[in-house]
Amino acid sequence: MIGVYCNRTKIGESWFRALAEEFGEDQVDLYPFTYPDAIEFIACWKAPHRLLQTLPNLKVIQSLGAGVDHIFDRDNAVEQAMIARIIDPQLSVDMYEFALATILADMKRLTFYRDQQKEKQWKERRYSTIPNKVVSILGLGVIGSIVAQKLSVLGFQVKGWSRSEKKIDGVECFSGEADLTHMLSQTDYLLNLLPLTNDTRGFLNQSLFEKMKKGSYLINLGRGPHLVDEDLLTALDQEHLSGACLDVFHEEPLDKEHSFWEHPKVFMTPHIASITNIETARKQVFENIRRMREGRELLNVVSMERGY
Ligand code: NDP
Ligand code: OXD
Repeated sequence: MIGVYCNRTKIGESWFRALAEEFGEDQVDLYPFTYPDAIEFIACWKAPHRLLQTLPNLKVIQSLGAGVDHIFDRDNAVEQAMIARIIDPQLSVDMYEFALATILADMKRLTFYRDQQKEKQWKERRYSTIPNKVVSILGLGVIGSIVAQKLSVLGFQVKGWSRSEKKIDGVECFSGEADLTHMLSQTDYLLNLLPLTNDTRGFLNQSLFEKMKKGSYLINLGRGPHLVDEDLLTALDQEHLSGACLDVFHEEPLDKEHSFWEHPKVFMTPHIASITNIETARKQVFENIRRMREGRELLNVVSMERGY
């Protein structure tokens, strides 16, 4: 039996329909589960704390997104179950488009003019051009490496940092603490695309901001808990950073009282930078169900040791 849980009901229902069409309705159980004991494979996104631990015969946990922190963070990793995630070129391309839109909006001062229009003001601001700008990417994985490559093709000066060393055409790649400091000191736009793990939680903090060039801009597309919110507010208020685009937050939706809502240098979006496209991602989920049933190796397996 295949279980489906998604915190966004409509998306859960779409996955249910896609799976029922492929495997038969009697093979798929949409949360709240009717047959928890029969579920061997669960396709899930942000399942409630410890829910998966109540499924005694679970063999595979398939994340419906690229990230798997929603499984580890909610104690939903199950000892005997493998974890797989979505790897889909569409997810990387969508992320690239979002990153580009964000960078250009800042370079061309679009949010400034939007605000100015509301006030019926007519003031000009200097804008920048692509070849003069250095974009650095934290995390050169499936998504980060494509974003890096595509930005480089457009003419940006692109740098990237990851745990292991990488070689990507047109991108200056770094790894290690000293390299990170060097990279940050030259960066205009810092784009976070790290996975959330014990090593990366709180990574975007005061010490990192101090290493960034004065006037540089942060774009957090990874996860909310990568960022120490208070440290960002300080860096913005002291005018060390010129602005930030935040797509992900500690709490989603963000608490109405949070200072980010009203901050003039913070631009926020509701975790929509790149959303799994069921049409392009469904095949790998179907394939993993077949592989599990036939006892074959799964696609896009997550390392339990590294946590991503
Ligand atoms: P990958 O696992 O493919 O890549 C992760 C990258 O981060 C790798 O390059 C890895 O290094 C690097 N990394 C991990 N830990 C460390 C560390 N401690 N120090 C330095 N580098 C590290 O992930 P994806 O590219 O598929 O996705 C990245 C993240 O993007 C997801 O986990 C998710 O949080 C976020 N995301 C956000 C979305 C949104 O809409 N906002 C949508 C989709 C994803 P190495 O290569 O050496 O292993
Ligand atoms: C993902 C996301 O990890 O949407 O896929 O955040």
